[in-house]
Parts: sequence; C-alpha cells; structure tokens
Amino acid sequence: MCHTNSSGPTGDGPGQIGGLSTQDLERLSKARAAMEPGQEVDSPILNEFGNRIIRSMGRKEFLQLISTPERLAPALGNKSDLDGDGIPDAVEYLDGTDPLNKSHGDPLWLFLVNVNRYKEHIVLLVVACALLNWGLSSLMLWFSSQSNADNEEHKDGSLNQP
Ligand SMILES: [Ca+2]
Repeated sequence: MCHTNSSGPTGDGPGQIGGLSTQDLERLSKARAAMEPGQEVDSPILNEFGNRIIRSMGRKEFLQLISTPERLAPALGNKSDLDGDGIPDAVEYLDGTDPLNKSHGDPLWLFLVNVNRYKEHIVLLVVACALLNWGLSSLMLWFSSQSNADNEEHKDGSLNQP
C-alpha cells in the first residue's frame, strides 16, 4: 500500500532496493534519515502515500507504530486525502482501499461525497427535467384540445348537414 512496487521494497524490480541507481540510493538514505515529522521525504521505494506518512509523522514514530498498524490510522489524522475523493487516507488505510485512486473506496461514501460535490448540477438537472415534463404535458394538452375542437367542428358540421 505504501511502496512503489506492489511486491514490497525487497528485490531487483522497479522501485525495489536491489534495482535502485546510485542517485536513487542517495534519495533512499536521505528519506531514511527523516526521523522527525515535517521533513521533506522523497523515497524512491515509497509511493506518494508512503512518502506522505513519513513526512507527516517522521520515520521514528512510524517505526514505533509499524508493529501495531491499527494505531497508524489515528496517528495519520483525517486531513490528508491524496486522491481527493473525499475519503481521508487514514480511513482508506483502515478499509484497505487505495488512497491514491479516487475511484477506489467505500461506494456509499463515494456516492455521498459526489452527491455533495455535484449538488448544483443535480438541482439543475431536476429543474430541467421538471420543466421538460411541464412543457411536454402542456404541448400534449394543447394537441388534445385542438383534436377535441376539430372533432366538435366535424360533429357540428355533420349535424348541420341535411
Ligand atoms: Ca482518499
């Protein structure tokens, strides 16, 4: 969830320690030195979520929490939402959803967030549908009244004929 490579940090693949260039190894050791919160962290083996965790709490606190992952979410807080889907990263971490994918999350929560986000559009859509319905109803009533008037004329016409 926090690493660039889905298989984890160990190995020779992309985003794994064995596959890093000299430059990336320097970035890694810099990131590993970020023991206190608030330091710039740009680890080549961590994704944006992993780097955000280390940046917000520091590596020292993270290493203390790594044995008790359930304490990580409260420590992250509810302010960070990297994918901007309205579900905080900490909640996505607990739910096991991808905090970097705005289409991945609790469906009901995503629905409510999107309803709230697009409420003006929804109101406009409802008003437009109501106006369309009113307009079509009025048109149908007009056609109906014209048709009735024509029928009355024909009736009157046929009655007046000898
Ligand atoms: Ca999110």
